[in-house]
This record gives sequence, C-alpha cells and structure tokens, in this order.
Amino acid sequence: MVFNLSFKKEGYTVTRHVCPRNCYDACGMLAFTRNGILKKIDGDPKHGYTRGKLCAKGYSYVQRVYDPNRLKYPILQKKRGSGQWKRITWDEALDIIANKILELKSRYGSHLSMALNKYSGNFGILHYAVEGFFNSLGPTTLAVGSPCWSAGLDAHFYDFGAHKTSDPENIKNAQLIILWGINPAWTAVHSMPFINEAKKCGAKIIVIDPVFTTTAKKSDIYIQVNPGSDGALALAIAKILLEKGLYDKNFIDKYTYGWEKFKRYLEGYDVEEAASLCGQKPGLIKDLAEMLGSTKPAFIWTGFGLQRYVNGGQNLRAINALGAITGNIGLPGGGVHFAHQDTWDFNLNFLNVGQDKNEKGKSTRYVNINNFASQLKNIEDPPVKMLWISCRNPITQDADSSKLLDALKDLELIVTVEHYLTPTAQYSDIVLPATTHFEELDVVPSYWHHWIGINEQAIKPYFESKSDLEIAQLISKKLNELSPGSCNFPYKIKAENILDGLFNEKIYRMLDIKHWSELRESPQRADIPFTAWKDRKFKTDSGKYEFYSHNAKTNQLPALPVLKKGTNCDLKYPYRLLTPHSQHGLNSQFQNLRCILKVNPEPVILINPKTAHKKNITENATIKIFNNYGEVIAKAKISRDIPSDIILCYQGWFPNINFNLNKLTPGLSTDMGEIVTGSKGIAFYNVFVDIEKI
Ligand SMILES: Nc1nc2c(c(=O)[nH]1)N[C@H]1C(S)=C(S)[C@@H](COP(=O)(O)OP(=O)(O)OC[C@H]3O[C@@H](n4cnc5c(=O)[nH]c(N)nc54)[C@H](O)[C@@H]3O)O[C@H]1N2
Ligand SMILES: Nc1nc2c(c(=O)[nH]1)N[C@H]1C(S)=C(S)[C@@H](COP(=O)(O)OP(=O)(O)OC[C@H]3O[C@@H](n4cnc5c(=O)[nH]c(N)nc54)[C@H](O)[C@@H]3O)O[C@H]1N2
Ligand code: SF4
Ligand SMILES: [Mo]
Repeated sequence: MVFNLSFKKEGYTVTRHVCPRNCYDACGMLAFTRNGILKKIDGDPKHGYTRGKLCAKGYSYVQRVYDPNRLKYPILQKKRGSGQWKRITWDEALDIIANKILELKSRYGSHLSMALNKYSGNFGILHYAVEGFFNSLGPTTLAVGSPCWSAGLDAHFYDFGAHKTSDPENIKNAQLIILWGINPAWTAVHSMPFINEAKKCGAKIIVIDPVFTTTAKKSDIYIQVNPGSDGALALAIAKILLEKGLYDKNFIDKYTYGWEKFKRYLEGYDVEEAASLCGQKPGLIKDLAEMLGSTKPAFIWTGFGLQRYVNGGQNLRAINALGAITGNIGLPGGGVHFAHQDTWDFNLNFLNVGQDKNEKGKSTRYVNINNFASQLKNIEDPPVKMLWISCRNPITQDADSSKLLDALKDLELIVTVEHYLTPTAQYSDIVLPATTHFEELDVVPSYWHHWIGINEQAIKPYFESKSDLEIAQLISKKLNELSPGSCNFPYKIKAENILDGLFNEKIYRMLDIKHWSELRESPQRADIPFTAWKDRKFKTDSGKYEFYSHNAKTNQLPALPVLKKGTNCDLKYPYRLLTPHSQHGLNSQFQNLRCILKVNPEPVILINPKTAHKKNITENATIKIFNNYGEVIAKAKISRDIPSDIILCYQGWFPNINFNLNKLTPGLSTDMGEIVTGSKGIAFYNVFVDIEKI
C-alpha cells in the first residue's frame, strides 16, 4: 500500500528520500511520481548539506529502479553456479528457507549453523531488521566488523575517545585545508562547494595522496606520498613543529595527555629517514610544517583510503596528533575529521526480540567480516550450513574472493536478498528481490554530515520485491506456522510502529521534532556541535586528547603514535595495486546501469608511462595484472596521475564477473578495528602485483 504521499507539484506527487548507500553524502532527494510511476529524481533543496543537488548516480535512480535486469521474483538455482534459474513463488521460497532453518536447528541443537553477512547496500535503520531477525532466533553466527573504516574508528577512539566531526559547512571557516587520503571530488562531492568557498576566501588546499586525483587537481599543493607512509610524514611534520616552537602550548598543557612522552619520542625522530620513507624532500616537509604551524584554523580531513593498510590506524593517530599539537582541535574551521557516530543512537536493539531464548549455554558466534571465507570454511561445532546475504556483494568486495567461492561450496543453502543478480547472487541458491528506497519506509542518518531524513514510499514495490524488513517478518511468520514459538521476530508490527520503537527521546530532541513523520516535511539537522570538540571535553579515560593511550597499550598496540612501517613489494611482484573508490560506482553498485556504462563502459588498468615503456605496453593494449592469488585482465590506460611503482584500478566493478580485483587481495588485517566495529579492518591496499601484456 502506498501511504501518506507528501505533496503535489506540476502534476507529480512528490516524496522525500535519502540515498541510503554507504556514501559520505547521504543526499536528500525528491522523487516525482505520476500514475504510480517514478518519473524523475531531484535533490531536496531543504537538505542543508546536499542543497538540492545529487551526483550522477543519484540522478540515475529512475533507471536503477526500472532497469530490465532488476530482480522481479524470487528465483531458485538448480545447481549453485549453473546459471539455471527458475522462478518460484514467495511461499515456495519461504517454505524452503524456514524448513532448512528448522532442520538445521534440530540437527545441531541451535541456530549456530546459520550465518549472516550484511553490510553497506542500504544504511537505513529499518534494515537492521535483518540483524533483528537473526538475533530473535537466538544465538546464530554473525559477521561483524567492517571492510570500510574500522582502523580509523579505533584510532579516533584511542585519541579522542569518541567519533565526532564538525558540520562540513564548517570547512568554509578554514584557512588551510588538508585533504589527506580522501578524494571528495568523487566520494563526497557535496563537500566540494564548502572547500571551494574557503578557497575563494583565501584558504590554501593541500592534497596528500599517492594518486593525482580529481581533488588533487583542484588543490594549491599536491603531495604525492608513498602508500602507507603517512605516519612517517605526519611525524616528520610534528618534529619540525616541535623544533620550531610552532606548537600550541596552551592547548597541549590544558587539553592533552602524554605530551612529554610523545615529545621525547619526537626529539629522537629522524626526519631524513622519514622523508625517504614517504618519498618527499625534507625541505618540502619543513615548508608543510611551517604552513600548518602558522595557519589557523586548519581543517584536516583524513579519508578512508589512507587507513586501508596494515599500519593504517597508527598512521591516522600520527595525523590526529598534528591537530592536537597545533591546537586546531575544537576550533571552528579546524580539527581532524574522519567520521562521526553522533546521529546513530537509535534503539537498534528494539528488533532483537528474545535473544538467547531456549539456547542455554550457547551464545552468538561472531566472525570477522574481513576474514569471512576462512572462518566459514574452518568453523566447527556446528559448521555453518546456511548463509544469509543482505545488502552485500562479497564476491567482488571481499578480499581473496577465490577463497570465498571455495568456502561457499560447503554450504547447504545460500540466500541472497538483492536488487540485481550480482556475482554473489549468482552463487546463491535462492535470490529474493528487494525493494529500493523508493518502495519502502525508512530513516537514514549520515556518518559525515549532521542531517537525518526519511524514505517515504513513493511507488509500489517493483513486481514481487519486498523490503528486508518484510522478508524477515514473512520468514518469522512461516517459522511459527511450521513450528509455533520458533522465532520471536515480530511479524505483525508495521514498519511505522517499528520506527516508533527505533526512535527515542534523545534523537527527537536532537532533531527538534516530536515524531519521525515530521521528516516528511523536511530532513532535519541534528542539534550537535557545529564544531566538533569545541568544549575540548574528550571522551578518553583521562578526559583529554591522548597522545599516550593506555587503551592502545592494553590492546598490544603502541601507546604513542610512533612510526609503524607498512609492507613493501618484493622482486616477484614489484608494483603496488591501489583500488580506491570510483567516480561512477558506489562500491559495486550503479556500474551495471545503461547510463553509467555509457560513460564508463569497461574497467581499465591505469599505469604510468614509464611502466608502460618498461613493459612495452601501449594505450588500450590488453594486459594482465597478477600475483600468487590470481589474475585480472583489462585494457591499459596510460596516465601520469599514477606513480611508476603503482598500478591503479577502481574497485567495485560488477557487470563482468571476471574483472574482480579482490582476486588479488591477500586480506591482511589492519592494525586496529576491533574496539569499535568488533573486528580488525582490512588492508585493501597492501597488495602487490606484476603486470604483462597479453
Ligand atoms: N563515487 C563514490 N563515492 C563513494 C564510494 C564509491 O565507491 N564511489 N564509496 C563510499 C564508501 S563505502 C567509502 S568507504 C568512501 C571512500 O572514499 P574515500 O574516503 O575517498 O576513500 P578511498 O576512495 O578508498 O581513498 C581515497 C584516496 O586515498 C588515496 N590513498 C590510497 N592510499 C593512500 C595512502 O597510503 N595515503 C594517502 N594519503 N592516500 C592514500 C587514494 O588514492 C584515494 O584517492 O566513499 C564513499 N563514497
Ligand atoms: N579492493 C577493494 N575492495 C573494497 C574496497 C576497496 O577500496 N578496494 N572498499 C571496501 C569498502 S570501503 C566497502 S564499504 C565494501 C562495500 O562492499 P558491500 O557492502 O558488499 O557493498 P556493495 O558493493 O555496494 O554491495 C551492496 C549490495 O547491496 C544491494 N542492496 C542495495 N540496497 C539493498 C537493500 O535494500 N536490501 C538488500 N538486501 N540489498 C540491497 C546492492 O544491490 C549491492 O549489490 O567494499 C570493500 N571492498
Ligand atoms: S551516491 Fe552519494 S553523492 Fe550520489 S546521490 Fe547517493 S549519497 Fe548522494
Ligand atoms: Mo566503505
């Protein structure tokens, strides 16, 4: 049923939405429908961060919703991987699934043989129904952690004790902006106007990135840093700040902990050695330090790219320290920013009903999402036999995908809930069609800006698709029909009432609304500080910014942000493979759409002209990149934006299953991650390959 449509304009019915992908911007959108058909999508001018504009992917949503390849019905694969699918009814699908769940329970005496792997397809809060369903069964096997930001979250936990960002509009007040391992021109495009505005008012923009990105091309100073060496660079800057007395003594004395120890470490730090590690001249590092030490406020934005390393968390801690040494933390237009969690305090446990019921002596089994394949293969007593995949495409997005494919072989039932027949869906037994954020109710926060908005239901579900929530409810209902009392997940409650349960007074106060339905009028900016840490009341044990972290030490990490080196290539695989996020896709989403394929028809391998010359490769030649994990073939594109020791491919392609960069990723862990997300992160950029013409 379509309910409560917002308003009429020029013959269209207009509804409010938020793009729920795992994107910094979480844009406010308006959907224009006529006669029940989605006709166009526009930005929502009432959204104070995205201000009526979307990226190309956002404008492509009409095509994404009605793409002829979108899944319409539940389908069953005859033999996994055979490609022989047949349409089944929802009732048949639910029967197979519920019977399997019950059979596994009676075989093993618990639901531990059922595993869930869910992540970032849709960050709307009603999608936590999937976790709620699993938890309401009792102990199961859950993938925890994140392939995305774990190391950085822990680094901020050690230094600040919590995760806060200034409202991105605050960037306008900066005099110096350092974009460190972040490519907002592509990945957070709505922050660019604020950066440009600051620039117009005289701010200098520095980009630190191994790749001369679109963002770097708009900067005043570009530093082509060696991958994984940001800590070396940051500490060299810190040492020079110290030597030249360019530090904020008042801030350090009043608001930090452990300075004396850190200072002693810096006194013995070798700038020359650091300069050679990060590939910069000492003179340039000195200039950078002088600029940072003498320009306030300085806004440092550290992206997710630079923490995808075995030393990623430690590198971030070294950069955070620069914000504290220079007293930029808490200044309007200043600070060190990564991501916040201030607007995520919903009652997400509302849907975990009756966890641990009838399961005495057993508890939920958590497995690292970044090491899922190995654990799936090795876990025993009981082994995992059924896998539920939602909001994920792990076969292209997870490391060492060959291992994952192998681990999936041992499973008896794989169910994937999806919009498209992705590579992961293709390796499933049952694929259930999911609704999009135009076909379901939801509420979506952001991890970057401070706004929260609603997804109203604009159109009826596409063919037989259903929301993750409704699917969870239908299985719960079926389980209870087959075996009364077997699942506590509430299947009679409406989405609206679940939202009532997920919201709480704190969130309402933050948004200055009395009921979530008011979000239909406008997205709301949360009443959280416009400037992060303005009060300098840090959430660490000492209540101060911690150069020295006892918590880090307890977790067998260096207490101070000392230098930690990364991994190097070897003679066999001399090139580092970087696979950052692309302009045209959102991880593996969007790249399959006609309009996106028109501008980005195939994946390419970017190489420096020197590499091309050395390997006798010409533009558009078909080449192979390979290591001992696998190989990937595509056309070469020769580009001076990439250093000669790096090969660059953008991650997340899905139209052609053979182009899977993660066949080459060994899956090393980052140094940090388990505190905040439950598991260490993954070092996606600690990958080395060789290259050859074929
Ligand atoms: N268009 C688009 N937007 C997206 C996404 C997408 O796929 N496409 N994905 C969303 C998601 S899930 C995420 S996690 C974010 C990711 O967005 P970002 O935070 O921008 O992260 P990445 O693209 O991984 O990397 C950013 C930059 O870090 C650089 N980098 C790599 N290694 C290093 C290093 O050692 N040091 C330094 N200084 N820089 C390094 C890369 O070259 C890249 O230019 O974007 C979100 N937004
Ligand atoms: N080599 C390399 N690999 C990487 C990265 C990298 O930089 N390099 N980045 C990593 C990062 S940062 C991330 S966040 C991960 C992302 O990895 P994933 O979390 O797997 O993200 P997506 O590729 O976006 O896949 C999400 C899937 O969810 C589906 N989906 C969308 N909406 C819904 C819904 O409402 N319900 C259901 N059931 N499904 C839905 C989409 O169709 C899509 O296929 O990839 C990681 N992988
Ligand atoms: S992908 Fe990101 S920038 Fe594009 S519409 Fe969605 S939230 Fe906005
Ligand atoms: Mo991510």
